[in-house]
Amino acid sequence: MMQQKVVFNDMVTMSESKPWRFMLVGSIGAGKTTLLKALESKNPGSVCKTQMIDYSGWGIDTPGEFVELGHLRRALISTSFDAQILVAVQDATRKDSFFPPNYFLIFPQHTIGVITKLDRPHADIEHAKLLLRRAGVTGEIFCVSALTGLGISELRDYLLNQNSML
Ligand SMILES: Nc1nc2c(ncn2[C@@H]2O[C@H](COP(=O)(O)OP(=O)(O)OP(=O)(O)O)[C@@H](O)[C@H]2O)c(=O)[nH]1
Ligand SMILES: [Mg+2]
Repeated sequence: MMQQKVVFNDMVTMSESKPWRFMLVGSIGAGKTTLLKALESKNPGSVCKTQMIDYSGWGIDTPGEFVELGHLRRALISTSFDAQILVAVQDATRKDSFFPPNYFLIFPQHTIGVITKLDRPHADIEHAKLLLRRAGVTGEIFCVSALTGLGISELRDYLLNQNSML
């Protein structure tokens, strides 16, 4: 069957026009919700801590606890059934990662990485890339600042183009 081509604006305004979604996964405070707001062209300035899995946006937003606390990780597995692409989010200023080694290889979906907070002085892109690859992220890696907007349009275009691929 032909996949319906849907543009981004349709996707966020018409609930029936969401043929696919991505799921954001990453540590507490990594910048998942801020990134989602930036991708949706909403003001990313102030976001609240995510308390529960949030299906209301273009991407499925998950709380960082679901990666950091082992007993909650299983919820990510079941939620991933609703997503066609996984987006692993890594804070460029963090030396550590809560993703177990090769974690993303257990998911059948394509997994891309997003390194956030590039505007911060101690952002270390190479280290963040290493952490994402170690976690089993095999897809493209994007470097962004959700606050300054750096790299956001490239990531948005990439995600929009996946419409025709999936
Ligand atoms: N400087 C800078 N700060 C950012 C960026 N992205 C997010 N932040 C800040 O990082 C903090 C955490 O961002 P959130 O988007 O709430 O992080 P989260 O991954 O959704 O966190 P949980 O909901 O707890 O899992 C907030 O104070 C954001 O303003 C960025 O690109 N640059
Ligand atoms: Mg959040």
